Amino acid sequence: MSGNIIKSKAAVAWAAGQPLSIEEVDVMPPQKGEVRVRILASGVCHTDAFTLSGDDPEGIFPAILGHEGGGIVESIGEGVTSVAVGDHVIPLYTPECGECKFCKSGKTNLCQKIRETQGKGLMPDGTTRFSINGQPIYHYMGCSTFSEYTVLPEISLAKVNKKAPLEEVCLLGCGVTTGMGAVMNTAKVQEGDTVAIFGIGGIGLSAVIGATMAKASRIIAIDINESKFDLARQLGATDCINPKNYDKPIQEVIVELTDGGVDFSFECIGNVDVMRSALECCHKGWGESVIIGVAGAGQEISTRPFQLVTGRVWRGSAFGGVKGRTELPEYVERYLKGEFKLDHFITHTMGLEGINDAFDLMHEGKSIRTVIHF
Ligand code: NAD
Ligand code: AHE
Ligand code: ZN
Ligand code: ZN
Repeated sequence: MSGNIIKSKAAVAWAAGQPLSIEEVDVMPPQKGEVRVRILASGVCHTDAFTLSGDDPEGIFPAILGHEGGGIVESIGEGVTSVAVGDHVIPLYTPECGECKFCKSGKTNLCQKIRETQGKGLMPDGTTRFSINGQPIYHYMGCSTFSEYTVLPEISLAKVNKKAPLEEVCLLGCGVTTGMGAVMNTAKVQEGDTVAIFGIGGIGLSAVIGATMAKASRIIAIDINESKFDLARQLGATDCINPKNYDKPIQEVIVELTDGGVDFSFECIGNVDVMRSALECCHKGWGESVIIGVAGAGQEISTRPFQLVTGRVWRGSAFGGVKGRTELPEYVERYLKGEFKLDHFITHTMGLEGINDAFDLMHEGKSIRTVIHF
C-alpha cells in the first residue's frame, strides 16, 4: 500500500527573499488518510511569490512552495478510499471534508478541518513528510507542488477525468478557478451586468472569462501593464484602461464611463489602495466589490463608511468559492467540452530547474502563467 521513502527533486525555499534551490528531498510514504502524488505539472501563482517575499504572515521556511498542480496518485495510506493509485488528481489548498461546521453550513467553501496545521506547514498529525538529511522541510498551503512527489490529506485532492491534460488543468488548482469562480459563484454576475476587473494577470483574465461566460454587457479591464490588454480583449474585455493615463482617480473615470458605476468589481492584485478604488467604482445602492488579491502582513483596507451606507458591498473570495472535491471535477469537464480554454494562459513552460526564471518573468510582467513540467 504505502511504500517506502522516495527521493524527489524539489525546489526548496530556504528563507524569505532568497531564490529557490533545487534539492533532492526525502518524501515519506503517506500515513493514515494521506496520499502520495507524483506531480506532473505546476503553475506558478503570484501567491507563491507573495509568500517567498516574506510578506505572508503565515510564511514559514524552509518550505516547498507551489499550489497549482496536477498529478497522479502514486500510493495511498491506510483508510484512503476515495482515490486509488493511478488516479489523476488536482491538489486543493482549500480541502473539502464534508463534515466540519463550515462544510456542513452549505454557505462557504472554506473547510476548516485541517486549516490550523496547514497554516503551520504541517500535515494534520502535526508533522512533515519532507526532509533533507533528516532536517524537516515544511509543506505549503497543504500542496507543495514544486516537488516531483508530494503528500496530501485525502480530503485535499480532487479526482479528475484522465482525459484532461494535467499540464493545462493544473491551472484549475488555483488561478483559473479563482477568477472564474469569483465572478460566477461568489458575485453571481448576471447577463447584462457591468463589471470592472482590476489587475489582468492570471486571476484577472480568468475573471474576464467568467464575466464573458456570464454575458456581462461591459467588462472593463484595468492594469498598469498594457501588454496584458490584447489577451484581455480576446477573452471578452470591452474596455481596457491604464490608470496612469488619467489625471484623476480611476474610480471617478469608471463611474463616468458607466453612468454611475459598475454592478460588480474584482480586485485581482493584492493592493489595498486599488481595493478602495474597486469598491468606490461600484454603483450606488447595489454595486458589489469582490477582493481576490492577497495583501501583505499589516496592510489594511479603508474607505468612507458612507460608501457602504449608500449601498455598496465589500466582500471577498477564496478559490472562487469553489468546493474542490465536489465542484472542481465539473470545471474539468467543462474545459473538456470546450467551454473555456486554458492554453492561452500558458505563456511559458520550463523544467523545475527554471523555477527562479518563472518568478522573474512574473515580476517583470512578462508572463501570465509559467507551467513547470516535471
Ligand atoms: P499576476 O502577477 O499574474 O497579476 C497581477 C496583475 O496586476 C498584473 O497584470 C499587474 O500588472 C497588475 N497590477 C499590479 N499593480 C497594479 C495596479 N496598481 N493597478 C492595476 N494593475 C496592477 O498575479 P495573479 O497570479 O493573477 O494573482 C493576483 C492576486 O490574486 C495576487 O495577490 C494573488 O496572491 C491573489 N490570489 C488570490 C486567490 C484567492 O483565492 N483569493 C487565488 C489566487 C491568487
Ligand atoms: N496566508 C495569508 C493569506 C493567503 C490567502 O489569502 N490565501 C488565499 C488563497 S491564495 C491562492 O493563490 C486563501 O484561500 N485564503 C483562505 C485561507 O484559509 O487561507 C495570510 O494573510 O495569512
Ligand atoms: Zn470541512
Ligand atoms: Zn494561487
